[in-house]
Amino acid sequence: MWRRLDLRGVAARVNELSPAEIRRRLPRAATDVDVALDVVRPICDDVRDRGDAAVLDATERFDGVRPAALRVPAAALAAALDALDPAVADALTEAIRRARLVHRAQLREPVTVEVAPGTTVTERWVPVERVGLYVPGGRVAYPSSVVMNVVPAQEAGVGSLAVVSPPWRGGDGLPHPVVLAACQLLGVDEVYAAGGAQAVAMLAHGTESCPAVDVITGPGNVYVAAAKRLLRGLVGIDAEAGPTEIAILADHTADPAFVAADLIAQAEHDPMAACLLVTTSAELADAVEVELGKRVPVTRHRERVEESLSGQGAVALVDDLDAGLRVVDAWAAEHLQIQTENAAAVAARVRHAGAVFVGSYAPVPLGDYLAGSNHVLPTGGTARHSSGLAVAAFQRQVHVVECTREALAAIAPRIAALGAAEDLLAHVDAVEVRSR
Ligand code: HSO
Ligand code: ZN
Repeated sequence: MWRRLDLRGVAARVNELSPAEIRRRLPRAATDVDVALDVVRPICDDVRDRGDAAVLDATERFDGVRPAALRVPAAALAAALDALDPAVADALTEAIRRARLVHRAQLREPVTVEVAPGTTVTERWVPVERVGLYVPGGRVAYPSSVVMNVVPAQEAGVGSLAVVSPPWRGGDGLPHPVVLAACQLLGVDEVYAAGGAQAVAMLAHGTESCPAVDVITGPGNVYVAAAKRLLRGLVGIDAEAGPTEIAILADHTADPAFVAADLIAQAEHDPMAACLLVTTSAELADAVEVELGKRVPVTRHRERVEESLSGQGAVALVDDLDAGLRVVDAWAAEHLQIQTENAAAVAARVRHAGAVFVGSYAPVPLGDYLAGSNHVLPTGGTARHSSGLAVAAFQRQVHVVECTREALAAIAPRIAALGAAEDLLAHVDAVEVRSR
């Protein structure tokens, strides 16, 4: 049901291939954000021009329901929390507590550097004023994603925060009740029943009911990604999320049942999800295949899992862990699990991954829900240049420059030299006027 890539034997196969060449040999679904751009452009323009009415029209068209109002009433948020299963309330409360601990630790104190006597540069981190957080909905409900977006924004010090989530299928035009309950638990009272490109456009342009935001974060489908690409610049965005993915680097010590369960767990998200096992052990590869054969037929979302594993599932056999590390680094997975001997030492050598899960007892679902780490992570190989969602996404770093009269006079000749080299003599004058 999945592909076997034999990268063993010829050391050259892995060690002499460039990361791009290794990447090309590994499966990963490509989403075409460019094509979706043509679909979302008129929707976004309409929202810019007609505001709420355009958002409601698009919601009716794509979500099959016209909410009575875009803004979810406070009473509906309170009622959702009242009706929440106590076990889910308890789990969300603990997820919020742990995520707060991790994200609060990301806050940076201002740092002042004295570059010369009398001249200092202070770096300050300043929160943006207002953010919009996208929570997927419609057919799936991810209350855990409410936590992962809201907590870093709140810990960053953002004062104004709007959550958007599409109306729940079969509901009464409101987002999923557990999503609403999670908002209420987090103290978020501004929630809109809107999803897709229209929700992104509403946040970016602002409408009668929703003032424009400065930053939009959160994962969504390809139309959400396209709208973010289109409106980036007008607003800041975190990333364009693609289908979720996992890589597992394992040796002969890994438990094949754990590995198979972890692959299936990621595959159940999406038929486009990519699941890659990189292993030094042909025996493990065989045993995982046997486990998949047992587990896939009885898993709840069997169809999605089968489609994902047969489309973008693969096991890559490598000669040793060095080669394995080259492969997983090249692929730059959203989630990377290390199930090897001395897993922590191997994990310490990983360079490109959205998040790394170490050893047999840190499976990805721990991070999805309750590790306290963020589950909004870079997909599609973007872990080579991007990070998961963090407080930094909601802040800007500002340099504050201070200088005494004497210190300016001391550096003035060098400013004059560079000003002259760039033929910007008014620059030179703006310094010299202060020492006359
Ligand atoms: N694994 C998903 C996040 C998630 N899992 C939400 C369960 N709920 C992408 O990181
Ligand atoms: Zn997940």
